Amino acid sequence: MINVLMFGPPGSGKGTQSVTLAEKYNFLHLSTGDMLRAELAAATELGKKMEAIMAAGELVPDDVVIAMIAHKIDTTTGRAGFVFDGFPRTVEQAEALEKMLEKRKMKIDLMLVLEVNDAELMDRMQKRAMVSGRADDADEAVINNRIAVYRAKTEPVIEYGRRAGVARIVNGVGTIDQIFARLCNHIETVL
Ligand code: B4P
Repeated sequence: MINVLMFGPPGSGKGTQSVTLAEKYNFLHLSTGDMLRAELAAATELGKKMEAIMAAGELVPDDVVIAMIAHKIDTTTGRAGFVFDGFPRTVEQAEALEKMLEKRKMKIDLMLVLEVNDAELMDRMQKRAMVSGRADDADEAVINNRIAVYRAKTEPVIEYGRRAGVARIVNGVGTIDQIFARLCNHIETVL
C-alpha cells in the first residue's frame, strides 16, 4: 500500500488533484474536509458541533479527524493505497497518522506540497464561493484566517515530512493538467 499526503494551503488544489490521482492509481481518496462537510449536511451531532468552527476557518479538534481517518483505514480493502487530502493539518495529526500506519505495517511514502501564493489562493476561493455554497469561501476575512491558520499550525508539518525524507515541493500554479503531471512524476518514483 502506498500512502501519499496531498499537502498545501487552503485552495491550493489538494481536493482537485487528489480526485484524479486516486482514480489513476486506484488509491482511496480520504478528504477530511469532505468527511466533515458530509457530517454538516446530514446535521449529525458531530456536524452541528463542528459547523461554527469550520465557518470561522478554524481547525476542528485533532481527535475528531484522527478517529475519522482511523475508521476509514480499517474498513478499506482492494486499493493500492491512500491519498490523504487535507490531513494531517497539525504536527499532532501527523504523529497520530504515523503511529496508525506503523501499527498496520505501513508508512507515509510521499508528501506532495503544493505551493501557491496568497493572491492566487484568495482568487480561487472567491471564485469557488460562487458555486460551492461553502460558508468558509464566502468571506474574505475568513479566507485570510484560513491562510493564517495554515501558516501557523499546518506549515510546520512540512518540516516533519522533510525530516522523514518524504516531502516534495511542487509548483501549484499552472493549469490543472500541468500540475497533475508534476504530481504524477513524483508518485512514479515510489510505486
Ligand atoms: P478542506 O476541505 O481541506 O478545504 P480547502 O483546503 O479549502 O481545499 P483544497 O486545497 O482541497 O482546494 P481545492 O482543490 O478545492 O478544508 C475545509 C475546512 O475543514 C478547514 O478549514 C477546517 O475547518 C476543516 N478541516 C478539514 N480537514 C481538517 C483537519 N485535518 N483538521 C482540522 N480541521 C480540518 O481548490 C480550490 C479551488 O481552486 C477550486 O475551486 C478549484 O476548482 C480551483 N483550482 C484548483 N486547481 C486550480 C488551478 N490549477 N488553477 C486555477 N484554479 C484551480
